Amino acid sequence: MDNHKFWKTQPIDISKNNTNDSVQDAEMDNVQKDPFKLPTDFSWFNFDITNETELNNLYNFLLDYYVDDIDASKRFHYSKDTLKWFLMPKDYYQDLILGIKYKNKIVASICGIPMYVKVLDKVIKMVQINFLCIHNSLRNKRLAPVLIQEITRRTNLHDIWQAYFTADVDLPNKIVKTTYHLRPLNVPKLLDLNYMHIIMNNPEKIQLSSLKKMFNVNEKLSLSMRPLEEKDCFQCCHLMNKFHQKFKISIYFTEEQFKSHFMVKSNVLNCFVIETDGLITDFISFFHLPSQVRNNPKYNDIKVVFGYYYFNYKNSMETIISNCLTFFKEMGIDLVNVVDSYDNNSFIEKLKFKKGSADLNFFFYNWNTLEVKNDEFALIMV
Ligand code: MYA
Repeated sequence: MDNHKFWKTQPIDISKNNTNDSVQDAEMDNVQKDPFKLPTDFSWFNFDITNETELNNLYNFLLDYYVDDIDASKRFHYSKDTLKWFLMPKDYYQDLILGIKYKNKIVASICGIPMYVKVLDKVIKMVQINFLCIHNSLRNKRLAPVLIQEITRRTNLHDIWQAYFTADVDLPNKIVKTTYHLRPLNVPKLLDLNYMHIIMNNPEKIQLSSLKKMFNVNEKLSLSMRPLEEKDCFQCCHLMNKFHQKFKISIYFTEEQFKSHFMVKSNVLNCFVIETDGLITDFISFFHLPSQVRNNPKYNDIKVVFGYYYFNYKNSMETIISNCLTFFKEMGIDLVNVVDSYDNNSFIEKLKFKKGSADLNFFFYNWNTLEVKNDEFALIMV
């Protein structure tokens, strides 16, 4: 911890005795009332993403400077619809969609999204921290700690004292490490884009026809899945919260939150239910997060969906996901991504998902808990 000048001052300790309680007290009187000071010509601002221009600003800033997928030639491409969906849940806080400008230019962002998290037997209102991003020219100047402290201050003023986040930096006290697993659907395109190399050695030495066969999917659906409808939400919310009880750490949705979170455009999220005799037994969702491909004459994106929340009371995850692969292949998706937490290890190998190179280390801010195993963990980051 000593080499982490900033983090060693922050409440991210996981406790040895598993108290399942705050690290620091929630003391509103101790919260600094004024924003953290910035150097001359730098200023704080909020992105009002209900306004098309400001939504565009955030969208372009992230597209230019946010996380690279594999290398600098591919970058996660959060669409404007996805940003609106994710950053504006019911009762979101506009002052937690936060940026820094240098004169009139956007140079940094960080966002906090209110979510409920169940840790053992407690449900805690937290913020999920995402989109921490600094312009290339201002990297390694200790601006990230200022952004983190400012969003902490603002979150505390909303009487919220806990957060969860992922980082690829190796901070101590992670609660779990998950790894993305990738399932190719469009083998020729992924080969062309050097993407197959992430998941296997020398794919070019294998005949294309064999590779295609290896990653084939069933031609027909074996389950009758239909898109989620508004009338299903109440039932699905309860079934999901009940399903998540078996995990030590999981997401928790209120009925209203569930509806606004999952009833969204199909270019953002695909949600399916399976019904037996009028009762829903299974639910599955995937969000769309393509990668932008730069400087390639043939392709400008890789169409990717990521496994999101689900419950399954009747059909196995293997059968449900296998049906989803058929659906997504038909839809023109190139790649399906899932993490190796939740119940995902029940199908990862069988359905030929291959280990990728990206790890996600999860952390709680200001909550004591022990490290958990991957199959005890059901929180998914967007
Ligand atoms: S994860 C996505 C992160 N973003 C990117 O990868 C985009 C591309 N990269 C960048 O824009 C910059 O490299 C970033 C760092 C902004 C990441 N999580 O300013 P610095 C610590 C946690 O000189 P830079 C996401 O969005 C680092 O350990 N800490 O660094 C979730 C060091 O501290 P220490 C990080 O490279 C974010 C210090 O910052 C991360 O110029 C969750 C160095 O600062 C990181 N990803 O900029 C944030 N990167 O010396 C925490 C660096 O101690 C939220 N650092 O090791 C905590 C909860 C807050 C709310 C609480 C409410 C109650």
